[in-house]
Amino acid sequence: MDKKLIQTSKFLSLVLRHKPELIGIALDTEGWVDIDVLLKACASNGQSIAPDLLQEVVTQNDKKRFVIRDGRIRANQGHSVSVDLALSAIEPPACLFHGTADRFLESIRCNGLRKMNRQHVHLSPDEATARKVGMRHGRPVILKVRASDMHTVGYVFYCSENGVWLTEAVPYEFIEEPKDY
Ligand code: HQG
Repeated sequence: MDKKLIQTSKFLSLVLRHKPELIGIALDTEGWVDIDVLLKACASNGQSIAPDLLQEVVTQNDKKRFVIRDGRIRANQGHSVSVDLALSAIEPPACLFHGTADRFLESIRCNGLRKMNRQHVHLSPDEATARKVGMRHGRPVILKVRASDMHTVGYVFYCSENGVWLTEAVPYEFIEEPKDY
């Protein structure tokens, strides 16, 4: 993605996941907002986004962070504002991965994985993605989550439209640390 696309994507993440009030919009209960409303609000707040650019951000986004449907847009996952993405619970693969930073390990050992400021704990189907997520926070550590075992005892999993696995919490007993920790 070029610089303008990345900058626009970051701004959209901010208003569609965390702070819609920054530009005076409200998301509906499932996180959607009319594109017309969004673009007008962006323009009124000194953040004009041309309709073509918005389309480009949605289609070219490296992680498919946003989706457009019926003239509305929402973020596929990652919200801190309370939304119900209306995803169906599905059975997870045997293992999923969570990338974190080594400085969080001690707390994770005590408390398991918590959703912190977001609506869910985010898990990746592959280690490479988890590593990138972990690197955002510091020295990355890739935790393996025994998702199937969690599912068997009743934990509920969702998969967002862009392939991120979501669950409420991961108790430490379902986490395997890398050998060198
Ligand atoms: C950590 C990105 C201490 C957790 C990615 C993480 C993801 C704990 C941090 C999405 C803890 C929260 C989400 C505990 C969890 N004690 N630390 N008990 N439990 N943590 O950013 O998963 O690129 O809210 O390990 O792709 O890093 O933005 O969550 O390090 O899918 O589209 O607390 O964001 O998507 O950090 O990232 P975050 P995350 P985008």
